[in-house]
Amino acid sequence: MSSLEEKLTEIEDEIRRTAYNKATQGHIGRLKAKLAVLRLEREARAKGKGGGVGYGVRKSGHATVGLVGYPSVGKSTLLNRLTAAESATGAYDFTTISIIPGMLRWGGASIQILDMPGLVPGAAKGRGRGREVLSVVRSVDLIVFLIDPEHLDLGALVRELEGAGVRINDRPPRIVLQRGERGGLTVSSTVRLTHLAGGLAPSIAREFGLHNGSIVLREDASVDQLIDVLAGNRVYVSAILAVNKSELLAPGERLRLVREVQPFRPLFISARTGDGLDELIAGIGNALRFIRIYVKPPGRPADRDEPVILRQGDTVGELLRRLPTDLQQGFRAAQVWGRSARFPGQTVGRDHALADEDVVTVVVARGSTRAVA
Ligand SMILES: Nc1nc2c(ncn2[C@@H]2O[C@H](COP(=O)(O)OP(=O)(O)OP(=O)(O)O)[C@@H](O)[C@H]2O)c(=O)[nH]1
Ligand SMILES: [Mg+2]
Repeated sequence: MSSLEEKLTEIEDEIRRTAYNKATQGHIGRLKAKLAVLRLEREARAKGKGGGVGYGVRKSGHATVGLVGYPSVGKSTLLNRLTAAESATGAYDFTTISIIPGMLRWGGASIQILDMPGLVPGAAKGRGRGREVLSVVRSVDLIVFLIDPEHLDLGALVRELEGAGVRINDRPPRIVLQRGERGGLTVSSTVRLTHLAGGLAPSIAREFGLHNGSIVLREDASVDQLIDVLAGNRVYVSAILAVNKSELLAPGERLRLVREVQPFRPLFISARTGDGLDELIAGIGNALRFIRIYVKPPGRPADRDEPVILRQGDTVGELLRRLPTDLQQGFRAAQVWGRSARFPGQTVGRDHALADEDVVTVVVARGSTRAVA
């Protein structure tokens, strides 16, 4: 084991051994910061060695979903069921050793599903194909966690991803960080702090080598949240949970599991029998928060057969990227009918956020509106 790994393990152990209370709060906070800094160093070293190269997948479709779970829970069997892909399956661990993509159609949208090698505890340290898998997981729009009756420990899976900087069903902390050249470090807050009171924030910042600049806390942030902002490489990904091979589960086990995995609401499926797969597909579609936009050429009805698929929060700008280039280049304004419009036919710009089932006409320059072919 390298001395870096030794240091990491040492600090992890010390955090585990130390009881959390008012007196140890600061000490644990600084240990967590040290740990985060060492993990950043480990990632930087792995990159230097070229880890992960050649493992990338080209994203395609309207969104990318990653199947994440321990070995042999049925990820490949599920991919083959949901898509036309043919990923090898087997009754032994690590059948899949690379990323296998497949395409799922859902209400006019194409959803890329990625089958990947099984994840094991210690993945972030490089076990299995862990590091490569984690780097792909960081880039997906949605994680589908897959567990099965023999691998019900969702907690360990989630902790592995968290250790790799993936934040699940969470949002970035309301903390504004500005680095400076000189003048020292100022920390201020707009709310009363209960976790980072008493000078803890600056001492954590110093662990990251931040000595000049400002930190503004806009919520009662935790130590972990401040560390996330200082580390700066966190990704925020949504996730849903499916329990595969559920035909093997006793009814009592289902109930216990539902309680155990809160706040997840598990979907019980069987990739073998096909049970629950429609619900899973609907669950994926909902979690991706697709919206359908009908483009209406001027003076003609909207095209309701082939909506442009966007995600909630997407703007007219994103819509333009999906349309022919002359519309993008000639864009002057858009007219919107539907839930995002304050009144029917409202004229809006590129930054206007669209809503599901909006009807949009693109107005191009030179006073002429062009029909969308
Ligand atoms: N009973 C039952 N067995 C299943 C189900 N889905 C998959 N299996 C079996 O579970 C074993 C593992 O399936 P895979 O699809 O290869 O699992 P994986 O998660 O891709 O495994 P790795 O690639 O090794 O990580 C195979 O023997 C499958 O036939 C299911 O719904 N019910
Ligand atoms: Mg597999």
